[in-house]
Amino acid sequence: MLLASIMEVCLKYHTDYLTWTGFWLYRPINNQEVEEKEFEAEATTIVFHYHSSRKMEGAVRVQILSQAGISEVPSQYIQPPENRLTPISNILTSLSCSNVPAIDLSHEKESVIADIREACREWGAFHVINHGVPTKLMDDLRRVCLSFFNDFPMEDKLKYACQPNSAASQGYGSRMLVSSQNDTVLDWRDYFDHHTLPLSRRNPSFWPHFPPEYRTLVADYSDEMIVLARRLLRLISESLGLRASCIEDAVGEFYQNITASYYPPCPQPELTLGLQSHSDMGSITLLIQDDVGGLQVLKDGEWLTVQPLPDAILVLLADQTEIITNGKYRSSVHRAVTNASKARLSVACFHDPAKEVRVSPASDLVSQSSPPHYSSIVYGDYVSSWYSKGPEGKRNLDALLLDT
Ligand SMILES: O=C(O)CCC(=O)C(=O)O
Repeated sequence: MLLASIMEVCLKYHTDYLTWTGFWLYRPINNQEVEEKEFEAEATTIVFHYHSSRKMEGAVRVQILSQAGISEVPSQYIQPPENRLTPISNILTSLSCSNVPAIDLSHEKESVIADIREACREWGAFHVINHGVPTKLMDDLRRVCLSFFNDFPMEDKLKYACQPNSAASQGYGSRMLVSSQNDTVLDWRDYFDHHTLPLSRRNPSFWPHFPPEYRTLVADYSDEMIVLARRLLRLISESLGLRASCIEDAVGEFYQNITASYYPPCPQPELTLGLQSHSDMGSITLLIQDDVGGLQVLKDGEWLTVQPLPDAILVLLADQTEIITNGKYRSSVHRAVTNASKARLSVACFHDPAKEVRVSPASDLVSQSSPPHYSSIVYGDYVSSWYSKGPEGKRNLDALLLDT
């Protein structure tokens, strides 16, 4: 409890230079009996980690706040009322029996294509089962990622901290958006981002060396995911009557990132979000989660929880696919909510174009009677705008909409 109060003071004054004097002044006010040595050791560690994580990336690791046992979240994590979970929306979500469709990829191809067409039109998101990715690999990856967050000392994890003030830097972080605006509400999430493809970007020495199998598993998973992503993009192209390679050709060489997200228990889930509402920037995201649940997709104006499905992989259409398909398929707007009792883990695998690729609606989908709905954009410019303005739903993609 005393540590929680100290953390609250740290956060309130938002200082990088909380001195021992501050502690000693604070202690008598709190008037609690704590074994002195124990107090000193614990407080030193927790405040040291708090400040090192802030210095390294400009944001404190959420896990440190969660472990300190604070009873109220710091103001930077409080969402504006319109973004919060209302008790009524919670009840509706849990009563709702709609779930994203699950498509069995082992079925006959024509029926798979028909299911994909329906799911892309209606949801922009669907589960795939019998997808060919070994269940053991998925389980092992979830296990080592969770173990990185849960089982190792903070000072070891901080050796892999993201570069401060650099967008999409690889490593252990908490704050995706590096915009200077102080009004950005922070996500209740820590993450580890890995640059995995093309192979020229893959340098496992930037990834955790603990637990020991971590690096090999991330590399193996990356190799499996690219195969599945290509297969799905071919099926998605065919579901629109396009040649199978149409979306792949428009994307070019795939830039793949794998992000493990860790959402520690949150004392006030009703005020926070694990990850704010957004659609992914690239072409297709493949996501696995644990059995805790907390991912929601926006469908027809309502947030619906994606019930975890063992062994399934969730497919999320991303913004460039919406542009390439000229809006026939829309990218999925999604977010992660928090809970008070159990940490949650997800692993998202993003497939993006290279920064210099110009993306525009596929020529086969554009005609005089079906004009382009989006202006073309160089992907790097799209990414810069996403990071500087923030995702806020689909604001960046909407900026490309043409008046047709
Ligand atoms: O944790 C989740 O389920 C969502 C992760 C996600 O949307 C992301 O990493 O972009």
